[in-house]
Amino acid sequence: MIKSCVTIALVPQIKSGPWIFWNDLEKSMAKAADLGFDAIELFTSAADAVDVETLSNLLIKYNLKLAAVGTGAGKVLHGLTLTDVNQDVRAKAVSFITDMISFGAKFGAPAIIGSMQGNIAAGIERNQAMDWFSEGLITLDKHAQLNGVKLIYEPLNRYETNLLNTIADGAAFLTSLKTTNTILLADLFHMNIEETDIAESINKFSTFIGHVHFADSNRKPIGNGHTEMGKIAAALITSNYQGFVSAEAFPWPDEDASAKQTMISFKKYFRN
Ligand code: LER
Ligand code: MN
Repeated sequence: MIKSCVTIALVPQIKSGPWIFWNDLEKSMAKAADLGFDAIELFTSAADAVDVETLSNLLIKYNLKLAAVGTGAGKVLHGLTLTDVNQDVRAKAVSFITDMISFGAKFGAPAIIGSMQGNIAAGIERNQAMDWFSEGLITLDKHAQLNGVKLIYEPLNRYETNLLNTIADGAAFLTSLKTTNTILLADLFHMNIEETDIAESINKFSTFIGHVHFADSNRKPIGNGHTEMGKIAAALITSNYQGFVSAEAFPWPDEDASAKQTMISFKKYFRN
């Protein structure tokens, strides 16, 4: 069964990002539970930013799962990416994500590589950047395997990366690397920009897709844009997707209303 999830960001330095809840962890979890979400996706400043025992107790208290952990703070706060021209920076990026994988694994949750993939820097050949990215991803895939969790790679739209932008590109890349534990994230906002037909791409590459970011065409909660969610939901259901549909959307018009709207849409498309 497809499960609902909502994002919680605990990084006050980057208040403008696409996350539903922004404040206190427990208050956000209480709200998520109250609305009927199955899980939360956490965006923290580092792997040790949230105490493991505290989170463990809160997940039990509110009967929520941890669906995934974001790693983007490594780039936003520390300027780390897997494709930086500086080898030391690349190594620090791998180390940052390694720690995040270990943290998530304590809860059976995979880490997400989104903005940490980086970009092909000016003056660098595409092949060189892809080699750096491949090297990092293979190392991290092995670490995820050792920890018994998946690793999530997220193709981003062209305004955020010039590496790979579509689900087809991501699937071909993972196939070429022969990674064992890495799955793709289908972010409906990025796909709205890059895919010819979102539902068709989901159908075609369903075996690669292990996580979904649930946002409308304008990155507001589903129901506020022009994404054809009926067709997309049908593709996820008929392709037997069993993962989380996780609201990574702007808290528009505010946190509580966006969480509520997300749950209304989730029920409309996945629980009727
Ligand atoms: C991360 O999941 C993502 O989608 C990025 O666009 C965040 O900036
Ligand atoms: Mn995303």
